[in-house]
Amino acid sequence: MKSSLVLASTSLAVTASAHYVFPALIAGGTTTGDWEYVRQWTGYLSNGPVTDVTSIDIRCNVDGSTASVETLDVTAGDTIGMTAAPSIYHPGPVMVYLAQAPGKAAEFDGDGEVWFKIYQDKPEVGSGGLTWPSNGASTVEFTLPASLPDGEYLVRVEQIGLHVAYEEGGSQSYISCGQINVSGGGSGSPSPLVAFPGAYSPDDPGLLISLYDPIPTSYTYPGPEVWSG
Ligand SMILES: *[C@@H]1O[C@H](CO)[C@@H](O)[C@H](O)[C@H]1NC(C)=O
Ligand SMILES: [Cu+2]
Repeated sequence: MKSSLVLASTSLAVTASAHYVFPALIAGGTTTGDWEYVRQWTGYLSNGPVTDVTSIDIRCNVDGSTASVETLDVTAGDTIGMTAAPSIYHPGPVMVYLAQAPGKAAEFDGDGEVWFKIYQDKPEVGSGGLTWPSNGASTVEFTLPASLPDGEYLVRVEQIGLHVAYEEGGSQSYISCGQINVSGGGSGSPSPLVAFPGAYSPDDPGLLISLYDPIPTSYTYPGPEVWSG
């Protein structure tokens, strides 16, 4: 019963072209303004995804690597988040990456092998297939490792819609980059470090996958292992 409901809502979402964006950071129980601390990317009103994982758009969305906003003060070890608007419709994983700016986050384009993963969720595996906890959610939450070194960072939130990922180029990455200033941190050495583009290939098993036929019994996340601090 549950799986038929999931399938029904997925096909409705496709019909309505139901895309989404991640426009605002959440910290200390406060939701900040849309695009106040999150880089507004070109074409954001379309709510559209990035489908070419080899393009620069996979880093911070269209023109997002050179966009610039205010930088939000946060504390290492805290759980922070990002809003999803209107909500996450398409089934697939959520991942969060950070990249430390050499100086100001506002002046950092995130180029090079500078990104490390701090969070990924986990699907439930059932007879109907994979079910991700983000389905239908309007926020994504994640914890900043306590040993994260103080400094300014880009925070890259990504959810990948896999509903048409049965062919190469079918995965839909919904991405935003925010700017944070971390204090109260430690002396950890985040690793492994990857570049965007570079971290993903179009034929990664987590990007080129049919969710429905055959029904998968496991899921392999794209990108590096999570750095837990
Ligand atoms: C970052 O946070 C530290 C510690 O609270 C503060 O001293 C510094 O001014 C902040 N930097 C910016 C750019 O806000
Ligand atoms: Cu959509």
